[in-house]
Amino acid sequence: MKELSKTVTKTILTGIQPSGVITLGNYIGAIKQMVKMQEEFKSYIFIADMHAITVPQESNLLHENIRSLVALYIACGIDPNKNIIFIQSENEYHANISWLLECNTPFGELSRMTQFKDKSSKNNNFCAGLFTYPILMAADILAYDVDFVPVGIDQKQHVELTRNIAIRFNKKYGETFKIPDAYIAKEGTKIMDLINPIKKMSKSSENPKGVIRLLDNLDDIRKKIMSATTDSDCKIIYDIENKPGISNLINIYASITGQSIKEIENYFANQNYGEFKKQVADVVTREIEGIQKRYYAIINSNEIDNILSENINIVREIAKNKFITMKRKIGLYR
Ligand code: ATP
Ligand code: LTN
Repeated sequence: MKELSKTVTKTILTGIQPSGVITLGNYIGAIKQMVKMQEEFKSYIFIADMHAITVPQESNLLHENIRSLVALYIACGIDPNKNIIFIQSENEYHANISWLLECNTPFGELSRMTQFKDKSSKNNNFCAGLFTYPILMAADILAYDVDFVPVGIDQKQHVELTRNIAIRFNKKYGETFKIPDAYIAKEGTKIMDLINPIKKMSKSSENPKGVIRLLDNLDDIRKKIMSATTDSDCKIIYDIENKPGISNLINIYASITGQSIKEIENYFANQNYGEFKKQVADVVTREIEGIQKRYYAIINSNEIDNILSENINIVREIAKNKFITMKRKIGLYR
């Protein structure tokens, strides 16, 4: 077993789908949180590539995005000595466990998942995997007996389903799984689209002008911030309802600098939107420049492969043991 460079008792697990280059929203809302948590928890952090294929993906691009996301995790501060980083599809036991869980999950319960309802309503040619997606997520989590699952609020229902699946399985077959809790980042970390600030900034958004991706050219990032939608009131005040654009920029500035909203409002009290945006662009580009430097230093190095090859053996062993235990309890053995 790999020795992590910390002494911890509780375990967390989380993943991001490589469905595009990650955004400033993913960075602020998810990755920065993981970087903080790595000090206190034993952490499994993976690339949810099997979840990504529940909607159409171009294979060459998907292949690139998987490796790129590993490098971005590390470049953003996820320390490979403190986390077990791996690629979901390299551990075939996730899908094996998922099947056993699928056969123990009522269809009706799965039909209530709001993400499925949303995504399937956008394209009625969806695949069966989009429907069973939350069970694969339950398998990801339950394989490792984790305590907490850091996710955005949109994934809370899936973690609740995971708990139900685990409780039901334990009841039917005897104690098998630890019951995990969702760990939801506090409000205020939801970063909105720069052009349409009432919509979440999202990897899969159609309008690139509203989205800052961590591998965007720094000049483009600056331009996107300078042309972010604001209002005509000229006051730099946090008011999500009436001033969603300015509030979003304040949130971004606060998340990166660590300053409070009050401090930011006071500091910019007598400045205009142009000056404020320029300073937001300065802090964002400075932060992303550092990430990109680290990213380009490792993306083509052996370091990534060494980390992944070492870790996959660790996680396969854990998930394999859980799979064997489940099979025995279910009666699938000679
Ligand atoms: P997609 O467009 O493929 O659905 P996404 O960019 O919306 O992707 P996810 O892959 O669903 O993001 O989420 C990965 C993590 O990033 C989750 O923990 C989620 O809560 C967080 N996250 C995503 N978008 C934002 C955002 N705009 N602000 C804060 N956190 C976010
Ligand atoms: N569904 C999640 C990604 C994901 C995940 C997981 C997160 C897949 N498996 C297990 C936490 C634990 C998403 O789209 N953000």
